[in-house]
Amino acid sequence: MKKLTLVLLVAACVAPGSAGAATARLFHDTFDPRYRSPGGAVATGTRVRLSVRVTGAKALSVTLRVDAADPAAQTQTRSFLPLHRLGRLWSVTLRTPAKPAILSYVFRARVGKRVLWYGDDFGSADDDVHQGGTGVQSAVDAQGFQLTVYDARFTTPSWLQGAVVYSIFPDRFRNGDPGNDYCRSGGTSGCPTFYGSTPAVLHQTWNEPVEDPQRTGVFNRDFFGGDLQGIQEKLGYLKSLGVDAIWMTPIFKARSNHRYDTDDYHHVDPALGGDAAFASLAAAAKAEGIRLILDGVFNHASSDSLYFDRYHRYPSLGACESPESLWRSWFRFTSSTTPCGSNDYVGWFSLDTLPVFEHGSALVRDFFYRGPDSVVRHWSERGADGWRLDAADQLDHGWWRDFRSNVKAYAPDAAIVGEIWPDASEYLLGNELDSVMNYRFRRAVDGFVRTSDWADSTGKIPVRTPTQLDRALHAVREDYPPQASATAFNLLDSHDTNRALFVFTEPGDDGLTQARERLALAALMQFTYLGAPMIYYGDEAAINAPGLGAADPFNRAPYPWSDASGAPSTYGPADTSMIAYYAKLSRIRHELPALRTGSFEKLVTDDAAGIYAFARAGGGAKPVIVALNKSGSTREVVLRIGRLYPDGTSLEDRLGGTTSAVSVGAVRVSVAARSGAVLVGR
Ligand SMILES: [Ca+2]
Ligand SMILES: [Ca+2]
Ligand SMILES: [Ca+2]
Repeated sequence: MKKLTLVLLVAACVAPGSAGAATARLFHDTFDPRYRSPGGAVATGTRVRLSVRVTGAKALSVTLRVDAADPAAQTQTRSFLPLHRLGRLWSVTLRTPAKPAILSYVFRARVGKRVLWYGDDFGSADDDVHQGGTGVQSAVDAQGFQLTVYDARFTTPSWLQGAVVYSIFPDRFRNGDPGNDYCRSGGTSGCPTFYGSTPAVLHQTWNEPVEDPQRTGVFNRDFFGGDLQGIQEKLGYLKSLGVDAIWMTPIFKARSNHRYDTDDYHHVDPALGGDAAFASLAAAAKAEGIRLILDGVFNHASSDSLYFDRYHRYPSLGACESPESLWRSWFRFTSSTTPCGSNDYVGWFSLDTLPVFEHGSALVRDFFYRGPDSVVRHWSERGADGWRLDAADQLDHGWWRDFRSNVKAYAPDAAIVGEIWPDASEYLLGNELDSVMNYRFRRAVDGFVRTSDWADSTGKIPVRTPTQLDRALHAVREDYPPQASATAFNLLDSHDTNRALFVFTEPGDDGLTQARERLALAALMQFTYLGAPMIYYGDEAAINAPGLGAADPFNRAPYPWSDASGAPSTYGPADTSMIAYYAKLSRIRHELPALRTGSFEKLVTDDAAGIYAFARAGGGAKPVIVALNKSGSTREVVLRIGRLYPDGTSLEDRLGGTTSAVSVGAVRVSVAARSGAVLVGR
């Protein structure tokens, strides 16, 4: 809704030579407290001072036009507020609405006989570099600056704020019990055939290439045998990495190796060890103080599921089989033919394997989150600490508002984190999701460590200067409530994108040397920024799984364990120095509270030198100063930090170990190519 560009062509009756209008200049900057205070997203009922500067000519009047939108109601109300002049500055104090909303505002000045507008200047919806901040003046109506107004009662789980999250694709992390592997001779889970005719295939060794569907024409049916016992075996490893929470991609009974096509939401897949393995993992993780986040795929199920049963595998009547089915009204049928065929129902992205649920149905809502044994309640009672919600923007705002109010009633500490790639402000007003997977962070940071644009399978990642990185991250912080930013999964890659190491490999590199340095630099940004740094399993070991014409399935390569069968060199071997580096980043983050909860302040954006530096401070914690060098040369950086540490203070670089003293309000530090420093007072 926000990105809708309103271009109303106002008949601009331009009287030639009208009273200096040609020289009039308007200016506003959402990032500058002189123009907007307080900055960023604000709670309902907050007073926000908004100002515009007018120079070059005298304005007769200035008006603020505000559109307020409730994403669920799809209604918009418009109001006009007069601004008052003090010198060159025209200001108004706006009181935000009592209900959550997204406001969009523009300034309109009358100068002579003309009307001038000042609004935001971003281009496409994913133009984070130009969202917020300064705008553009025009003679026609402009697009608005966003002001997010969230519920004043909005809270997010404290355990997730600033937590280190580890993302696991269960089939590919660790095989703890070969006895439950599909198609293992003597195994307990058999060798099933999916979707009527697709046989499961087991890799006979762990460290070997994934099946390339571009060659075999078959997708997602090869299994490595990873399971929950394997995750449990490696909890000590994850603890040593400083992991606070594990997010597992789907674990319920399903048809494919990614398990996003659920068969039965009330049971864990037998090839992952079944329900007993989950109970065991949940107890062990709790003992280690590690939280478990499950993947909620509530947009669609599998056509081969208990509920749909297109292939007649279950004795009960599936929705596809009969209009009398208990589940018939749960799905969207376009014809009454039974048993149904591919053209008789709505599938996600037109995939006939993924029939979409009817989300307005009370039965569907009861099943997923309202009933006494609803899916969410069932697993919350069995050790799930939260949910990552698949394709969250495919479900409407009404669903999420009802979901939140119900789930938070019986599981107040449960995390509700959605998969939403673009701006997710509409879902983060305090009455729907806690937060999102922060793909906006990924675009900005992945672009920053690179030296040229990158065409990823998921869209272009433009190269970013320090200034562009700073603006893009600021735009996201401005859009999202601080509670949501504190719990955002800040990722470099995922099971849906190319692997970070592959994205960070550039022409002219010396093998993977530079790519590994770029990975380390990007991880440093993750671990020193606010929010929840998310590690996609294996990145900490610099897993080398290049995308071969597609991200998926190559991004889902098996973790290169050296004690597993096969050749660890297939995607490894695991880089032990990178593992030690990630563990160190995690330790620094846990030892310095300012990195998790402190404010964020830009210190340096030196585009010529490739330097980005910022400070994290507040709450009585020791301020932390972070400097990143994206260039290929060592840089001497001068940081003016007199406000944070007095002259004479000795600052230690927690990464490199060197110390430097504050002198005349500044500290000088040497930062190696594609590297960084984390300075804190001793
Ligand atoms: Ca802008
Ligand atoms: Ca197994
Ligand atoms: Ca049946």
